[in-house]
Amino acid sequence: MSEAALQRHDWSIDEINALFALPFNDLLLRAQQTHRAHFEPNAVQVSTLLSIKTGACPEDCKYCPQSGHYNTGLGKEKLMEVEKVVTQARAARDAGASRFCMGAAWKSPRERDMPVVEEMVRQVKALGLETCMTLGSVSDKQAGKLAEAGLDYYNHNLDTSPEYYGEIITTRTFGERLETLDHVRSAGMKVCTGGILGMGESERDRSALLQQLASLNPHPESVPINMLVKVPGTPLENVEDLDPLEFIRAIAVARIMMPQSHVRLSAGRENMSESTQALAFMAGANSIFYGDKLLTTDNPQADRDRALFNKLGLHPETRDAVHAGEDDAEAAQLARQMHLAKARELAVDASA
Ligand code: SAM
Ligand code: DTB
Ligand code: SF4
Repeated sequence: MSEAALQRHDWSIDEINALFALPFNDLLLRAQQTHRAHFEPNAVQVSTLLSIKTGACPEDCKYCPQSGHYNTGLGKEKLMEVEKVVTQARAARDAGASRFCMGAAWKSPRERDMPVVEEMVRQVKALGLETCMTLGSVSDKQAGKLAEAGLDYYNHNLDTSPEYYGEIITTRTFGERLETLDHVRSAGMKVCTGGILGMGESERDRSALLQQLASLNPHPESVPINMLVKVPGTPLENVEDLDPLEFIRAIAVARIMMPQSHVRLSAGRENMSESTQALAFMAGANSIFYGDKLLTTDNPQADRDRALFNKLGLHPETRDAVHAGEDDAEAAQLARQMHLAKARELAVDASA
């Protein structure tokens, strides 16, 4: 079957609701079958996150500890120096991550920040890592610059359904988010976009978010599904918990609707039982953030994740293609070998 035939972009809300309404076992079986048809079933892609510019964001996203509109105790930090970012990236690579994601609490990057973030991309890439950035909205020109610097993925989440969106964010529209994704795609980068569950949205909102994500053509290569991390000081700190089984259902439906995408079990794992995480992998999640911190909140300690991989017989996905910097092919090849060795070590460590 051709790539295009595998990707449907016209899911109706009724069809998606019907997937959500399947008996749990039937839904998980279908998701698992879809997963196995497209991916090595026990491989999980491993990314590490770094906040390169923290706090005092002008946007008012109600879930976010970094919004300047709420007092969450975070200070305002300047953009990190390139050298410090590279040191962190090297450590992430040596710990077994294959992708390094850099996030900034910006509405969008300023022109004077662009050469600095471009240099970060070049230097992190030269370590043999895949690169990802999330810097807010980007113009087509900025997306072009990032692509030229070698950025592999750009993350920009739709976050929730178009209908619920206005309850969560008022300073940037849903349409503006789609425009940024369009710029990213047109510049030739891979698209990473997903959302957050557990913000008080309805099941229909979860269906509508997935409908929007799957309507992107081609499907996003990476779909992060975050469980809300409730941070004191944000307007959503006391929102009711989402039943973990509803979260698992959403992962399974995402897997069925976007069969070729990596679905990331993203923020929220720190408060999730091992059993819930195991169900998420069974439902077709095949990517995680690895390392003790997300951007500003805690993620499970690396040794806990190694133990979990061991219990479940999972192993880090190795990249079949590392894009060697044209002038630095040898270094990238060496880095790739080191990464493979580290990934194997991680798997052996985990099974010890
Ligand atoms: N400022 C940029 C933006 O919004 O695109 C990049 C950084 S922003 C923190 C990246 C994503 O993190 C958000 O779109 C949201 O989906 C996720 N996020 C932020 N706070 C979160 C929280 N408390 N729980 C779960 N996900 C969260
Ligand atoms: C995504 O979907 N989740 C990540 C990443 N993309 C940038 C961010 C999660 C942030 C959780 C809250 C924090 O640590 O500040
Ligand atoms: Fe700013 Fe991004 Fe947080 Fe929204 S999610 S407040 S844009 S850092």
